[in-house]
Amino acid sequence: MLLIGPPGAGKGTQAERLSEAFDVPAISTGDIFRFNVKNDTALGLQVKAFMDAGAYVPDSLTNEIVSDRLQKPDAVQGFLLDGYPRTQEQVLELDRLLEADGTALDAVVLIVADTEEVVARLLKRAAEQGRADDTADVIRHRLAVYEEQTAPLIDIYSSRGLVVTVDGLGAVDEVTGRILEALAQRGV
Ligand code: B4P
Repeated sequence: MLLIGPPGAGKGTQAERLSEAFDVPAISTGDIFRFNVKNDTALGLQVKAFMDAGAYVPDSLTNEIVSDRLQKPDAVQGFLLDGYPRTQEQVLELDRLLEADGTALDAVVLIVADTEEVVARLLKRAAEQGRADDTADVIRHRLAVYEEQTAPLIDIYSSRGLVVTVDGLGAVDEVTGRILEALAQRGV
């Protein structure tokens, strides 16, 4: 399963809950990058400037960390991807990885939330947690990058009949309930 949606739509928030509900690891490329930046690893040094600017990390680096992560034993029985793929090249790489594994995606959960709401959420998080990419300017850039590079993936996955669209507005629990209900209707 994948979670897709604009920055601030609630992907990370819902991924944690779905991970518990389905007993599969939630794999967040954003979290992996932030961990590496925080710990000054070689990867962290490579990705920090991209993240701080609200730009996407290059596909080659992103694909490599996902490929490595999916080979860990806990991902063998299934996984939930939060924030990956974000580009068409990443879609192709995920297709290759799944094919090599003989598995397929069961659903792509699209969390929708309007710009006003996501900007408000990210500015609130900035005040609480001070993430480097949550400033007003960087948020605007992240939203533009999402529209340009990631929104087109919705058509790709829709044409494969995989997209489950869920309203991301309202309390976190309400959104989780909506996602679980929509997935149950698909038999997931
Ligand atoms: P991410 O970590 O994926 O950041 P994000 O899009 O902002 O989503 P996040 O999951 O953190 O926030 P959420 O909406 O849950 O990516 C960060 C950066 O990493 C990218 O800009 C890029 O540089 C890099 N990156 C990651 N993946 C990449 C890839 N595949 N390719 C290239 N680069 C990549 O939550 C936001 C806030 O809203 C939180 O404070 C939360 O508490 C709040 N919230 C959530 N649900 C709410 C609700 N229902 N009501 C009110 N508030 C809510």
